Amino acid sequence: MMQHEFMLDPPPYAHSPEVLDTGACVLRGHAAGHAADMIAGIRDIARAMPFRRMATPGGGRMSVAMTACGAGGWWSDERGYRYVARDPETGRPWPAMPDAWRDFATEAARQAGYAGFVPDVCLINGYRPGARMGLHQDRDERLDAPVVSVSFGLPAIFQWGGLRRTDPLRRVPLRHGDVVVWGGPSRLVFHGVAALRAGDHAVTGPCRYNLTFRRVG
Ligand code: MD3
Ligand code: FE
Repeated sequence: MMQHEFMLDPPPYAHSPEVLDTGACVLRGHAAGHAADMIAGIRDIARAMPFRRMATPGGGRMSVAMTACGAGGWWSDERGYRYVARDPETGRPWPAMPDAWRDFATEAARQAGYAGFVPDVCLINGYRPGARMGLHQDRDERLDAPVVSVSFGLPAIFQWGGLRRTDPLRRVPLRHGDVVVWGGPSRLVFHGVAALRAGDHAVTGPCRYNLTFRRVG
């Protein structure tokens, strides 16, 4: 009798989460329908707060360019890295997080089993071919909250490790529109991104964006 319900087009969020590890799951393509809006939002934010390749304490410079919106942004320079409420170079606060972005992250987290997640910061990473992110843990935010990541543009190989730096890495492709939620036992796993392969994406051109929604305060 109710069979017909299953013949309707599923809503875009009906994909079943693909479990990566305890506490971590991928919602494949979940943000694809929001790409045009979110990429326009990234461009607005970048006009107010340009993408920058930050210096690192080791004397190098990151290959990934970063900006942010919300209550703070992640900052790195020769003195170390930390969250800051204002751009240390201009003294300006970060642009506000769009309400629709915050609501999107809240809903993605809820679908992954983390009800009540309200992010206060969204970090925005910009990758050009060759850019990579070395193996690291994210431990400068609240560890009782998950992180929601949204990828747009060129595909990347995400490296998923364990709780020790030397644990073996799994390679997980992340493509345009993929959303990943990490929390609980997976919140402190070591992870990174392999060097981006050259390409030209129909929506973003020769680049990849990754947004990570976090709770810092
Ligand atoms: C797992 N970004 O910004 S998103 C980062 O694609 C970062 O730009 C990558 O790692 C990127 O810190 C990967 C996936 C991600 C983000 C945060 C995590 C995975 C995580 C925090 C804890 C565990
Ligand atoms: Fe990270």
